[in-house]
Amino acid sequence: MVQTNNRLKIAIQKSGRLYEDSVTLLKECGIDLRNVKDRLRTESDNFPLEVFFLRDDDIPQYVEDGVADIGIVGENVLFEKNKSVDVVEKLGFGKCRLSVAVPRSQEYKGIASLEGKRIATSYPRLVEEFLHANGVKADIHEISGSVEIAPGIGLADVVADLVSSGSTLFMNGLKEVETILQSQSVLIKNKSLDAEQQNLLHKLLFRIQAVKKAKRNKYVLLNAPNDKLKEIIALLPGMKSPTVLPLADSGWSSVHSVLSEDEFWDRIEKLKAAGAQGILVVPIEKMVI
Ligand code: PRT
Ligand code: ZN
Repeated sequence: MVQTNNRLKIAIQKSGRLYEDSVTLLKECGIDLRNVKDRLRTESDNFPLEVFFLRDDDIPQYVEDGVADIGIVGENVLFEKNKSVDVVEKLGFGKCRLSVAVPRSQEYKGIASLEGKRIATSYPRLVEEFLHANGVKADIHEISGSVEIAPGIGLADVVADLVSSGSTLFMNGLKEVETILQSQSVLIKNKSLDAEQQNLLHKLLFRIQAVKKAKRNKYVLLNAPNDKLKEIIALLPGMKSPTVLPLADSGWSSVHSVLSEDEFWDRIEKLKAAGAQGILVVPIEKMVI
């Protein structure tokens, strides 16, 4: 049990698309949460953290008011609510985009053709900003759910809704024509945290960044003939430089290094071509540099 009354209060989604990833992120940061099922709040026994489970739409307000010190929310909700909070870190999950979609049967002739149209959306502020930036005036109908059915039932001509795979739009006879915003989940914080809360946030952020970094990297072990070592090492960036250990079989070495996801397949092919053998790739749990 952590012996302190001072806890960092975090607001996360109670249920929905961000819930699972938010709880998993805290777990990967080594933070155990007591019995999270069907609770409105819980605490951790091994980190001074108190968790509030809320509707995602309410999280920016709670953080602005200081009821919660920090929160996890999609940028789409954050920008729509336009509350006075700071973004601390992009979290890389809950990725989607806010897009304009029109009936598939309709020919789309650019943003100007939205002039005077009825647009159904749950994001009136973001849509209005987008239209304004493009010099278009349209009639925005705010609806809170099932936006994609609006054209089919005659409520609107066009929709602006969140899209990830695109299958919901497709199934409702719509096609995506403009992207208003690319969104992902972010960690936000209250603008006036005291020194102690700030310190706890730094500790949490340090862990989040180690988890994120580990996910983007793999640990690679391979065997290299000594006469090819130089060429092989040149292909491996490593954290400082690769570890090289002699193998029992003279003339061979074991090389260990870290490769990032983006360059991974390209480098593995080149390593093989350069004479590397027995290449093992291992996930990394945490990475602190
Ligand atoms: O109850 P609460 O208010 O907390 O939840 P909610 O129903 O408002 O939100 P929820 O759980 O649906 O989504 C939470 C957050 O997840 C959103 O604010 C986004 O930041 C993020 N997110 C990521 C998405 C999607 N992807 C997504 N695809 N939110 C919603 N969708 C919906 C979209 O509205 C549409 O109905 O999924 C449908 C489209 O998906 P595709 O795959 O068919 O394109
Ligand atoms: Zn919501």
